[in-house]
Amino acid sequence: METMLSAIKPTGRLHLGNYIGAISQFIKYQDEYDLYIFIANLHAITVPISAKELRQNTKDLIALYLASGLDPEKVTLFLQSDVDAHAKLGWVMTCTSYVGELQRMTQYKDKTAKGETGITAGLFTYPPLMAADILLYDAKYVPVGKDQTQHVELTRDLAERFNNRYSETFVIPQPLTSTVGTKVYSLSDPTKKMSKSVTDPKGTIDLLDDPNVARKKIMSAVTDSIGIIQYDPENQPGLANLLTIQSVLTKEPIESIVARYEGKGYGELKKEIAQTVFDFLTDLQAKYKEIITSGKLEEVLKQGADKANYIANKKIRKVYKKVGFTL
Ligand code: LTN
Repeated sequence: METMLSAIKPTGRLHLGNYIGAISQFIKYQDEYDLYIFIANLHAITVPISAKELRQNTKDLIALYLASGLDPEKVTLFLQSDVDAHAKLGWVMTCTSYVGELQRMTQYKDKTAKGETGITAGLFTYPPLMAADILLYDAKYVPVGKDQTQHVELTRDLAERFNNRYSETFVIPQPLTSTVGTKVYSLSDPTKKMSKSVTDPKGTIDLLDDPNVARKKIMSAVTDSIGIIQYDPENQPGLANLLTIQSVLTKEPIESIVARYEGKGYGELKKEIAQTVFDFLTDLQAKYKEIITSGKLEEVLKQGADKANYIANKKIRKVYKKVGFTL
């Protein structure tokens, strides 16, 4: 099986867009790839975050991943901070990077351009750490959003540079943007992506939202005045977004939903989707609570860290020999 790796920063709560766009894809990939997924907590502290929030986000993420159907027997699920090799190779990759290329990374560039103060050195050197994350596991595929492809490109450059300077050590990874599943848009402004940074809470359904609140958010989702139920993302982006959500959660094709609603109104359709989302969240949250209270979390993370350490340590030993650390 080919190796795939993905990571998520524990800096916010997961929402329905994350589930439909990423998590539901991972559920599929766990049968098709040797899949590594980790919580990028070293990356989380590049911007200020309290220990309490970081801890809570981390627990929620793992529990929601498991509740969604990620199987720890198939996926290697772990915390980045449990595998020291990330920090070690991160330093080697930092020393393989040029200041000039890191200055071109958009996150850093945008913040400096805006004249933001308090930018940490960690934010600047975070792309070489991400390169280390990927290269430690010989990951061939890295499913990422568009905002992260630049980092995977840098990873390729650093891997090639290291391989040329020493000898063949790292697999050159490929970003997979197309396979990051269906996009979900804000319920209040369907021209924007549903995101954790959206300031309008009505636009985003958190996976841990009270299901009743989520139901109301669907009922008050922005649509249009055309009044015909059809799938037309360009002219009816709000409606198309709702149809997408319903289709992914129930696995009913969009055409079939549209056919069932011929001649009917938006209100009726919204009611059905609101119920779908309500049921989905109720079920997911029941599993989440079970996992959080059972002690399963610690067990899964221990098992994941053991496997990840085994693989990553083999790689770091090779690197340490090649650069001349090992006598
Ligand atoms: N930078 C990513 C998180 C991340 C990541 C990775 C993703 C850290 N290490 C390795 C893929 C592979 C983000 O901000 N979403």
